[in-house]
This record gives sequence, C-alpha cells and structure tokens, in this order.
Amino acid sequence: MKEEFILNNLRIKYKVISVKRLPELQADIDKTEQDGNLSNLKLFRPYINDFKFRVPENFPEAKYIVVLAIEHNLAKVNFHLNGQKHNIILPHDYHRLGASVEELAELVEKEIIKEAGFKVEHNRTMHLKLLAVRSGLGRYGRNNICYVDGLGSFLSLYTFFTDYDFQVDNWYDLRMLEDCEDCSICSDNCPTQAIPNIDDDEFIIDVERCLTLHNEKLGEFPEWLRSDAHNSLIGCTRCQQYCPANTKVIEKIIQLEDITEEETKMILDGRIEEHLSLSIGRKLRIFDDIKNAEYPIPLIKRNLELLLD
Ligand code: B12
Ligand code: SF4
Ligand code: SF4
Repeated sequence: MKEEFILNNLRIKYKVISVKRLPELQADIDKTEQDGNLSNLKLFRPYINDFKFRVPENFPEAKYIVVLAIEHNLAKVNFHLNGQKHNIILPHDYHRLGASVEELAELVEKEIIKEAGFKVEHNRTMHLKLLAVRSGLGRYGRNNICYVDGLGSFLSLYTFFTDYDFQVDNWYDLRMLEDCEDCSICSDNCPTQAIPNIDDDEFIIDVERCLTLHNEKLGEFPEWLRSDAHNSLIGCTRCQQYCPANTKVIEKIIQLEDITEEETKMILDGRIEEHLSLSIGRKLRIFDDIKNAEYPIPLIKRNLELLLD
C-alpha cells in the first residue's frame, strides 16, 4: 500500500490504527499519569484536559484512525526597525500549514480509502504523538517530539476517524529514535533544561520548564526564566535545530514576507491599527481575524521585544 503523497508541494506520510487499540492507547496515558509524569500545572492542563482515546459519540461506527504526518517547515521573517533588518525564526507549528483540514480529509477519502461511501471525520482530542508512534508512523526523540522518516520532526500531525475497514492491525512499541542512543544534543541545547539527561531513564520532558509553554500564551513569565532563553517569535526551536535527525530537512526554510518599519513600530508601540495588524497576521500566516487570534499582537510585542533586546 502506498503510504506517501504530495499535496500542495508538501510531503505527507500516513498509517492507520484500529479503534480496537483505543483502550491500550488510553492505558499508556493513564500509566503516564499514575507514574506522576503528567504535570498538574494550571497552565499545562487545559491543553490536554479534553483528550481521551475513544470513538467519537457522533460516530460510533468508526473502525479506523488515519494518522497523517505533513511536512511543515520552519519559517523566517525579517522585521525592519530603524533601518535594520532582524531575521527572526517562526517555528513550524505557528504559521499555517499549506494544506487545509478539508484538503487533508479529501486526500484520505480519495487516495487512502479510494472507495466512495465512507465517512471521514477530523479529530482534535487525542494525543497525536502517541498515536503516530503506536501506529508505526513515527518514533519519539529524546526531546519528546515525534520523528517520521524523511520528514524529521518538522511536521504536523492530523488524525481522521473513518468507518472504512483497513483490515490491518498496526501496533508498535513506544520506540525512541536510534540516533538518540548516544546523543544528548537537544538536552544540551535546551535553554531551560527541560529535557532529561542522557543518563536519566526518562522520556518525558519537564513541560513546566519548556519555554514554549510560557511564551505561546500571554501572561507573566516565571521568575526563573531568563530573558536570553527566547530564540523564536513564538515557541522555541533549540531542541530540533541541531538534531542530527533533522540535518536533511532543517534547510527547507520558508521565507515569509517582510514586516515593514511601520508595522514593526506599531507592534512595539502597543498600538492596534486594524489594517496593519491584519497585514502582519497575514504575512506571518498566523491570523486573518484580529479578534479571534490565538497569537495576538500583544503576545508578538512581548516576545519580539525580548528578541530585539
Ligand atoms: C500539550 C502540547 C504541548 C505542551 C507540552 C509538550 C509535551 N511534550 O507534551 C507544550 C506547550 C510545552 C508544547 C510544546 C511544543 N509543541 Co506541542 N503539543 C501539545 C499537544 C496539544 C499535546 C501533547 C501531549 O499529548 N502531551 C502529553 C504527553 C504525555 O504525551 P507524549 O509526549 O506523547 O508522552 C508519551 C511519551 O513520553 C511516552 N513514553 C513513555 N515511556 C516511554 C519510553 C520510551 C522508550 C519512549 C520513546 C517514549 C515513552 O509515553 C507518553 C504517553 O504515555 C500536541 C497536539 C496533540 N493533540 O497531541 C502538540 C504537539 C505535540 N506539539 C507540537 C510541537 C511542534 C511543539 C513544539 C515543537 C512547538 C515549538 N516549536 O515550540 C514544542 C516542543 C516541546 C517539546 N520538546 O516537546 C507538535 C509536534 C509535532 C511532532 N513532530 O512531534 C504537536 C503534535 C502539534 C501538531 N500540530 O502537530 N506542546
Ligand atoms: S538531538 Fe540527539 S538525542 Fe535529541 S532528539 Fe535529536 S538525535 Fe535524539
Ligand atoms: S522547545 Fe525549547 S524549551 Fe522546550 S524542550 Fe525544546 S529546547 Fe527545551
């Protein structure tokens, strides 16, 4: 079975996993919780509170889950200020993927299922890395991120339930990348020491220390967080940037449209002018609507100031 496609110039790989495996997937998470490895921090819990490995209530006939890994590369953007150009990284998870959920659903229907009459429904309430690793699509890196052969870690994961019966039983151990065995580059480069040391028998990062948890939301930074830890407009790239398993994909950078002097000044002055804000949101590919922006201008202002300092 062909398990790789190109859509809108993006490489896509997939695997399927039977819904019969859902209780075992939930048991993985329950065990992580029981072992005390799932942080209770108020800032973290809302990300996963609604997650549950189960068949959706409105789709009881679902038989399989299709797990897609879609190429999603790092982006860079120039902010112009006082005659200077500041080239800043916007990690892959923050700028919009070059394919919509509808296009991905269509790919599942037409290229993967290939038979008419089956339902395909996107799901947002499951732990995606675990699904990808258990289905055999990817493996965990020491940095706790999922790697897929040929895509490295610069990818986004999507899942769709379907009532089509693939008649396969994919189920793999929780595997770590072979490259990680004698490597500690991500742990050495993590600016907040969130990644377990090579000698630790641990595979889950200390999410409370992960810079991303703190800088992708508006709010106060914890006192221990040094301002020089910040390296990207939102999130952090340090544990993927120098990873040997990313050598082939790290150079595939998307250059976004420059943010002009006028736009940079508007951000830094803390003003919100609708037309400039919209233009910034579109250039960064992070929002089209300033009222419902997940990463609004005040968040960009706070993070940009830290980087320019
Ligand atoms: C919550 C969340 C966060 C939190 C917590 C991160 C974390 N490590 O869990 C914060 C805000 C910190 C975060 C940060 C980032 N995130 Co995030 N995040 C999520 C989210 C919503 C849920 C993740 C989750 O379920 N965590 C709970 C933990 C317990 O799950 P787990 O990591 O799979 O844990 C398993 C392993 O540890 C394993 N395990 C146990 N024992 C053993 C033994 C061995 C040998 C092995 C190998 C494994 C193993 O068991 C655990 C489960 O039982 C997903 C989207 C989704 N719906 O899944 C995106 C997601 C994981 N994030 C993503 C990204 C890109 C990032 C960032 C890179 C963004 C950035 N550039 O800054 C960083 C990376 C930080 C890092 N090093 O992990 C992508 C990852 C893509 C990929 N290639 O894996 C996802 C899938 C979103 C997407 N759109 O595709 N994220
Ligand atoms: S930097 Fe090294 S240890 Fe970390 S994920 Fe990459 S290969 Fe594994
Ligand atoms: S995203 Fe940054 S802070 Fe979080 S684990 Fe990776 S290197 Fe550390």
